[in-house]
Amino acid sequence: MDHIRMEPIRNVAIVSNVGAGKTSLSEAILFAGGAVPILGSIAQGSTVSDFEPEELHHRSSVSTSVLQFSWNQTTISLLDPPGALSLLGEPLSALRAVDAAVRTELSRLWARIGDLGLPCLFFVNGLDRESASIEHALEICRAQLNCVPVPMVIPVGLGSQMEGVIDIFEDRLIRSGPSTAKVEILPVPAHLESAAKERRTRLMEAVAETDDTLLDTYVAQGDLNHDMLLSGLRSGILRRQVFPLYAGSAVRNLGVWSLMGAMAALLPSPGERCAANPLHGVHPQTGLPGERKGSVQEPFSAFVFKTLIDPFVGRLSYCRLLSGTVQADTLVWNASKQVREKLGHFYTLFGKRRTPVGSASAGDIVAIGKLHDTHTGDTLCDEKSQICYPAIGLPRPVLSFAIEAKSKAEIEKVSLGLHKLIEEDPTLAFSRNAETKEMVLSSLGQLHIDLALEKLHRKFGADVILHTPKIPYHETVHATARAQGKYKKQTGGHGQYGDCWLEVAPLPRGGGFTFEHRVVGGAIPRNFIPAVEKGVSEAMHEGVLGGFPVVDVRVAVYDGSYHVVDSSEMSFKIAGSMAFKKAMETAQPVLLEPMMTVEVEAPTDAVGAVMGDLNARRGRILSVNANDHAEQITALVPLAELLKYAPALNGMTGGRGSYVMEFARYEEVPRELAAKIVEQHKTERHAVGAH
Ligand SMILES: Nc1nc2c(ncn2[C@@H]2O[C@H](COP(=O)(O)OP(=O)(O)O)[C@@H](O)[C@H]2O)c(=O)[nH]1
Ligand SMILES: [Mg+2]
Repeated sequence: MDHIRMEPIRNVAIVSNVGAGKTSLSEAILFAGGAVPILGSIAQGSTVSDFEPEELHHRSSVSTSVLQFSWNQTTISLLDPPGALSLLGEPLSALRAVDAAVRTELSRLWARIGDLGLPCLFFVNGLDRESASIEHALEICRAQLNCVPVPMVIPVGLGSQMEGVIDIFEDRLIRSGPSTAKVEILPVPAHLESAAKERRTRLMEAVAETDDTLLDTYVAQGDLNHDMLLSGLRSGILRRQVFPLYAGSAVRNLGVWSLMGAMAALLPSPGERCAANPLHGVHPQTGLPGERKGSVQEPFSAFVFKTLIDPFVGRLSYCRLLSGTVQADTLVWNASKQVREKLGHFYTLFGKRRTPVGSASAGDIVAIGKLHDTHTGDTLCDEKSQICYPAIGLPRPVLSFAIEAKSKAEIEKVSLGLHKLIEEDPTLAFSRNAETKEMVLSSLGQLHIDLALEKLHRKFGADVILHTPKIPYHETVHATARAQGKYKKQTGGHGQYGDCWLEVAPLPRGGGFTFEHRVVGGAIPRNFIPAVEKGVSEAMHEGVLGGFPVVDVRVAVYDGSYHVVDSSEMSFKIAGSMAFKKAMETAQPVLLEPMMTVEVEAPTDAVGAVMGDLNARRGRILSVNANDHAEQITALVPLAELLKYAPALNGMTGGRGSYVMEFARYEEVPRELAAKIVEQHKTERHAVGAH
């Protein structure tokens, strides 16, 4: 039989939009669970979870914290990722390490939670403010998530007067507050009895509907006893048929006890979740499907969901053990990279505090030190029994900036530091553009870039200046034209003589460059033809319009003349360049710009604004597809119009929109615009030249 671990372990990620109170709720859970003596606060920078300097500075989470502690014999690993849209990679990765999620507000992660089949509890936070209410949260769940959660509590007292909640399942009043972790458990007050009864009926109905036997009992008896309700609720949650909704206030420690109770009593252990929902992967060499049921008896496998580069310990890989047991300092197989890895020390985590442990088993989350080639998203496994789990599926970076090291001496430091940052955060990208020669840093948004530069400064002592990246324009021609290039110099003694006639003609888009030799009768000796071609291709580096590379042209040399003594390769090369420039000028030169295929996801109410804006950006809408609560718009848009798209889309959609883009092809720039670009480029080149 499979040995599913029976110990009560709970791995839970808290996900939501930024500012909904995830970190505060984590802190309240630690406080209510006795893991910290005082309720930490965001304002005072005293939370366990937000400890990185950037988090303290921004008063907001930047990186997923792992908070491992023990409560009521349950080992809880709480993951607190940031909520900002441009840090989406963190919660997406964190969800791969857990068996359930708690949501404090609506956010973009609902679809991913569903794809992963994760059970989910809701927590409506901020009830100490009168603006928040359970009814409003339920309405949003219905409208935006197509989900009808079951309320599990009734708040007692309004807004700042709130003193606790009625726990529907326990049928008790739970009073609590921020000054002590202790709760008072009291009978339901008489004036709330009927409201509590009504909620309890709704809960029973929701549970009964998930199972025929339960439904029969409920219909026959009009009630479900405690044990039936508990087990029905547990399996309904596990199968994602029931989504319990809790509520309270993180900063005032209200409703937190009930949520914790639900985490321990209602959410599945890793073993239960894997038994219901086995983990699928593939054998990395054969490509055949593989599966783990999450038992400790199976061969070892683990998934790396986060990497941290610590200035002192070096690389730390945060792993979720999915099957088997493994000791620190053993050899394992990285199935994603196909290399052997020696595991370093193992640690459990509590914010920034690390505690060494000797081994880990299926269901555990540990940080492992000193891995060489392992990155976020990799699978580690037993070499003799290989499996590779799917990658995380992270958004690709969309907002790019050209970066310049503050000083020459720092170029190395910048490049090294950025490579380390990208290891920690695979949603960042760093490249060198071969055409514009710029170092380009790409991210998911402005905040993401700002944070990366802050970290670069703090961790690697390197500073950079940001510039809007240059657009890699190209030039080509519309018509066929001919011109002569004649280079003749008589400077006493040995002279220079090269003379050629060229024809320049357009090629289709993407045609590149072809060169033809059509000279007859030895007007130009054969051995000088390659020099002509070389002159042409060098001249193509800088077109006649704005000095951009020339593409998609066919050039033919068809006539010329030479001098027995003065002709040389050098003089024919120069003649080739001159002829090309002259011919290009009369061949109707045009500017080409890169076009991107952009896929925008926007909530239905913002689709009109998003499409109008794409049109204003010279975009062409290719398709519009409706999902449940959002629409996906695909458009072809010039890259030049997308440089500041991320903040614009955020503004139009209230942070609920997102987009990805990739290069499609080059297209002609409209004439009036081309003139402006050329003018601007000339001014810039002058400025650089005058330097
Ligand atoms: N009044 C009130 N403020 C809250 C509550 N929870 C969080 N906050 C405040 O909301 C802000 C954002 O909280 P934080 O925990 O950082 O949110 P996160 O981005 O989801 O982690 C902070 O200033 C908190 O003090 C709550 O229940 N009531
Ligand atoms: Mg936070």
